[in-house]
Formats: sequence, C-alpha cells, structure tokens
Amino acid sequence: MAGSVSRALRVVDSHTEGEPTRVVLEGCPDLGAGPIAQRRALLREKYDWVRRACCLEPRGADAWVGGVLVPPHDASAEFGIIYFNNVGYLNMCIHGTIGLVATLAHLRRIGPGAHRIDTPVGVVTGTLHEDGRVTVANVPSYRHQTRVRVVVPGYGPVTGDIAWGGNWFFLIEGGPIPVDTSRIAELTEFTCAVKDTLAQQKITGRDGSEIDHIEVFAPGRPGHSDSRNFVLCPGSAYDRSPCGTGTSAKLACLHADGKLSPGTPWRQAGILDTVFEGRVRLENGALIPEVAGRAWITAESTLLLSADDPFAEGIVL
Ligand code: PYC
Repeated sequence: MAGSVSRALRVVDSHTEGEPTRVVLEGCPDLGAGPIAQRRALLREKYDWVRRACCLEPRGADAWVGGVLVPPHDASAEFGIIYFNNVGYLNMCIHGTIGLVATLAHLRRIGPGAHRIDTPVGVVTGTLHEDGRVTVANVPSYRHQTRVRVVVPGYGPVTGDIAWGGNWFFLIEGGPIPVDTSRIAELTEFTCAVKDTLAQQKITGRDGSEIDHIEVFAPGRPGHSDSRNFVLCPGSAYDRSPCGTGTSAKLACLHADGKLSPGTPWRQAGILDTVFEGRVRLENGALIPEVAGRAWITAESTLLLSADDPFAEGIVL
C-alpha cells in the first residue's frame, strides 16, 4: 500500500433532482468566526485544497458542487455554508441547500420545520417538510437589465435578461438550440460562447460582477412543467437540476414582466426533466423566491488524502 493518509474529509453526498452535492462535515481547517463571505475568502486563499479534493477527479467530477458546513455568523441562523465547484466558489446554491437540508436530516441534526442557513450573500431558510421535500426561501432576487442584445460569434444576435437569484444569470428565451438532452453538447458550446461574449464586452451584473451562469429556456410540457431550462454553470458543466438560483432569477424576471403574481406556482423543469416548484413573495419591498425540490443521500464517506499521492488534492490540468 502506498503512503500514509495525512488528511481526511468526512463528507455526505446527495443529489438534488440529479445534481450532486458533497457536504464537508469534518476535516476542513478552522476558518474562524467572521462573516461567511470572509471565511469563503480564507478558504479560497489558504485551503483551496478542500474544494479541489472534493470536486475534482479522482474523487469528484465536473458537475459536483461541494460545501463546507460551518457555524453561522448571523445570530439568527443555525448553520453556515460555503459552496464551491470544480473551478471556484459560488455565492449561493439552492440545489446544494436542498441537499444540505437532506444531509442534516439524514444525520438527525434537524427535523421538519424551518432552518436558517448563513451564506456569503445572506441568510436563506431551508424548510424540511414531513414528506422529505425541501423548500428554500432565497435571498432577495431581481432583474438588473432587460433585453440585452449581444452578437455571439458563430451564432449571431442573442437577447437575454440579466438577473440576480443568488448568482448572476443571463437568461435567454428560446435560443438557436432546442432544449433537449440529445443537444447537451451543442447547448454547452452555445452557452459557453454567450458567456465569453458577455465577458469580452464587459457586460456584467450590478457592481461589475461576472455573469457566470447562462440559462436557456423553452416551454415546458403541459401537465408537467411551465418551462424547461438548460443552465451552464461556472466551470462549463451543465446543471443536472433545474438550478434553484437560476429559477429564482427567472421568477424575478417573470414577476417584473407582470407574468407571475406572488404565491402563484411556477414549475421549472431542468434538462433532465426533473422539476423545482417556485413561487415568489414580497417582503419589505424585496422579492423573495421560494424553490422546492427533493434530494437523496447517495454516500456517507471519508475522503482520504495521502502525503505521497500526486493527485491528493485533485487533478489540476
Ligand atoms: O441550484 O442554485 C442552484 C445551483 C447553482 C449552481 C448549480 N446549482
């Protein structure tokens, strides 16, 4: 047997409507007690190996989202979480939060009811229902710009809305490629080209933030969903779930267009045809999306890092 184990991460894995989440329970170095955004900066600067070990091969894969469970900073919250993926750190993640709530329930650390969770962009609430479904009340969401037109090399003019749903999204209604599982490679190529064009043209979210998620919408199937999407995540993997922060951004746009009133359900299917049910409510003038879905636990394990393993911290190309 090759060299001795020098580091270990205790994790629980789950998938939310197809999209995987790996929650780190033990083994991450102490990140202190500051605001979660500050702890995320520390994780990025000093302990990025945790992210790489969780999300990169040989232990992870491109679609994985991981999160380190930490004590909250906000006194009203029970838990804190820092999300990351194959290329960096996320602001918020709703499929991840549904997975986190399922993980905490699996570990018998929570029961049914509402649980406040501190994230780098604010406190969200994960409600565990008796039947195992989870509803996440997200951070306030809004449309930032309407009908932004860009000319995408190889595709021509593309029009989309820029909206915040806990991450920044460019939302394209229609688009040149059908939203179908048989077209995933072409959808990936198209959305990568849109993302590159936005970056080149310095089209950003508020405060110059990078638009790192691209979402394409098509009509849903009657009786099943109102809409079906394909979502490109930072790192170029596509979201296997309907993307909760993307659904939040979409709900904000629908509400801004007068097409969705508070409390009305919106069934958002993802590329695998699994569904998140969303709705909005207004709270002190802010629009709060609520997104509901299901997660399943897939593994409880300990990731082992050996001192002499050339890929202990993941394969970085
Ligand atoms: O569900 O919010 C989400 C999400 C973001 C990135 C991947 N999933």
